[in-house]
Amino acid sequence: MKPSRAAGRLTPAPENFLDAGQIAAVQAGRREFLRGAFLAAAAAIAAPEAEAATQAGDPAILELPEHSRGLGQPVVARGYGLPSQFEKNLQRRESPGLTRVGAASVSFAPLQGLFGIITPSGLHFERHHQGWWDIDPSRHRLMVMGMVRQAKVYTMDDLMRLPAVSRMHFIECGANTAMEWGNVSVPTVQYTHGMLSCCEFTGVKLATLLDDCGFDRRNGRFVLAEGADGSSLTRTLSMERALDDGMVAWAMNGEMLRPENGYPLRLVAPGIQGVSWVKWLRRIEVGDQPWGTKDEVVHYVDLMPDGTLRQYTSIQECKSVITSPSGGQFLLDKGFYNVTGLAWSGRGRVKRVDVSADGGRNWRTARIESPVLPKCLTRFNIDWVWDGGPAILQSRAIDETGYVQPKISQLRAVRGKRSIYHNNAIQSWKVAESGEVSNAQVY
Ligand SMILES: Nc1nc2c(c(=O)[nH]1)N[C@H]1C(S)=C(S)[C@@H](COP(=O)(O)O)O[C@H]1N2
Ligand SMILES: [Mo]
Repeated sequence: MKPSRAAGRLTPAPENFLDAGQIAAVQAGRREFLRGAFLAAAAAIAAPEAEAATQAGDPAILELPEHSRGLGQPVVARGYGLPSQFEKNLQRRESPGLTRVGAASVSFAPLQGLFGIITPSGLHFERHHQGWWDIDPSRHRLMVMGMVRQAKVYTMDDLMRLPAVSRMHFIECGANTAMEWGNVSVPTVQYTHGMLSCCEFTGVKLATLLDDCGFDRRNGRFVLAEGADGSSLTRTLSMERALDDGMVAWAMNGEMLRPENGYPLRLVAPGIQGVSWVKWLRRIEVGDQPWGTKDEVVHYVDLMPDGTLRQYTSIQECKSVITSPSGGQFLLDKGFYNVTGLAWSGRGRVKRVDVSADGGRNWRTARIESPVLPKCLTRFNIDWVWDGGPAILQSRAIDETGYVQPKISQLRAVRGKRSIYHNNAIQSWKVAESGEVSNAQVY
């Protein structure tokens, strides 16, 4: 079989888990089809095209389809463009049974079907504590208060008159990959790593906004951000990080934020866990100590092996995952594959990504695709020839601080097994002789 460009689409439907019998039927059917069509075409046409198609072993190219003969659709003169009807399977999905109500739930991004580093807005993961709202921007306000010279209330119009910046950053929920602390429990990369997205955000820097209100530089050491939804989500940010690259954003991927992602205003806290990216942002307060809100003292704490709770761990450490081939996909035949995935670090740029096909015994360095930006997803690719035998695919990222993504056993030695948040361990995908790829843990 020839190298497959669409390693991400090895099955017709990444979410359809075909059993071994079904896979065999698909493979056999494909061979039968090729043989039949091949003979028919070779008999009917004796042109250079037929000869080339014969050599290439794929006579389907000889049939001139409808779309090469007729008139296509007119322009979509008015309206919002949608993906092809053949891409219907590419969807955010909720993990069944994960939470009791949809308003306090998660929908995961389909990482196995995405290319490059940008998450399309309609596929950005969602996490709400108390449901989402589509807030009228003309009625939305942002108040900046606390240890500032002049407290201010901004309308969206006020904010959009300030100097704007655009930056590409990943957002990862602190609970991403949470289900892997114990044992393997979910089948696909969508559910293991799909609380991860990466977009271009446009807004005003927090530094600009705080300067506009004249904040107290000596005592104003912390910033509180509060959302306008019923959960009153509130998180403390250190002034250092707020001033470094914090942003109050209204746009995502070139258009206004989607309602699910905080329309019309959200905090962008690069490198920091998703919960601090407060959506429907309504208030910023400058203070001299952390607030210790429910969202940082009771929730989003890490249970350590000795029973203590670790608070205020906010940076998303260096991590990576192979998105294709990944759990739930099938390799249809041995031979060449492009192994691809994503790497990121909350501390800066990704420096290197290594890939192993034998469960971590041997590593090769992957190609890192540009752009490589700080606190942004980085795409990697590496050639792989599958010999048809069992294999275990893993990726290991190293960031510009020299930090190396740990194995799950290294992480457990420090953190135990009862954590929820901040699991950045190396992910393993097992390739069986049948070609079936599944989630596995290698210690
Ligand atoms: N106001 C508000 N902000 C919020 C939340 C929320 O429920 N309400 N959820 C937080 C959590 S836990 C995460 S992981 C991110 C998710 O952002 P997204 O839904 O745009 O992916 O938003 C954060 N900001
Ligand atoms: Mo989160």
